Parts: sequence; C-alpha cells; structure tokens
Amino acid sequence: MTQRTLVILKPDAVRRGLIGEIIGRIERKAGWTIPAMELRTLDAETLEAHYGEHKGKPFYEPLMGFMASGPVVVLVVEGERVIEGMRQLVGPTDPIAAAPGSVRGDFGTIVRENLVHASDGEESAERELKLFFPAL
Ligand code: YYY
Ligand code: MG
Repeated sequence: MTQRTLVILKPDAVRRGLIGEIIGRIERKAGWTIPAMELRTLDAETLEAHYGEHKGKPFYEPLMGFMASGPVVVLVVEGERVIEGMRQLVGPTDPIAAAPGSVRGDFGTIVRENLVHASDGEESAERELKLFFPAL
C-alpha cells in the first residue's frame, strides 16, 4: 500500500545539524522516496492550521513560538505504509519514553523539542500535505 505523509524537521533539528542524519534514515528505508522537500520558516497562519487540534492546551502557545523560532525542513515522503512507518521511525511524542533507535529516542530529551513531526494517520496526512504542498 503506497502512501504519502508530511514530515517536518523542526527548528531544533535544523539548529543542531541533524537534517542529514534524519533524512539519511528516511532514505535508507527500502523503496521510500522524497518527492518534495523545502527549507522554510513557518508563519503563524500555517502553524495554526497545522496544530489547530491542540489549540487551548497549555503547551499550544509555547509550541507555536518554538515552531516559528527558526527554519524547518518540510518534506513529503512516499512509499509502502509510510504513514505508520514514519511514526515508528520518529518514535513517541515524549523523547524520554521513545526507544533508542528512533529519532526522538536517539536525539531528544524535551517534549516540545522533539525534532520531527510526522502525520499521524491517513486523514491528517491528506490535510497536512494539502496545507504544505498545495500544488503537489
Ligand atoms: O504527533 P506528535 O508530534 O507525536 O504529538 P502531538 O500530541 O500531536 O503534539 C504535537 C506537538 O506538541 C508535539 O510533537 C510536541 C508538543 N507537545 C508539547 O510540547 N507538550 C506536550 N505535553 C504534548 C505535545
Ligand atoms: Mg500529532
């Protein structure tokens, strides 16, 4: 089952020089490809649309500030069961709970600065792909 998912390498990943490390892991998954990728600084409007489900939660405002704090890399990843597969590659939200071997487990400590976003299901993938790559 070939799918597409939306991935964001967050400002901490870019600042810490981990773009190559993380993209390398994606590239090494058999058959997965990256049909689109761009370095961008996200504006408040895009971030509100992206993280709308979390509006009103205590971490929402700091998350918005963090996500706008520097450039990010947004990418489309395509391949076999890539939605579930990218979530596995990234690991759970809390980096301390994330197993070593996952990106968050290997490089993260702080929940907010957890390095990578990946769409969490088919519906969110569709919505997020449209938001970040409307022409694709
Ligand atoms: O999908 P995922 O990124 O794993 O987690 P979400 O529950 O969708 O939360 C989005 C984002 O918000 C998370 O990656 C970090 C941040 N966050 C936070 O700063 N503090 C929390 N208690 C929960 C989430
Ligand atoms: Mg999420």
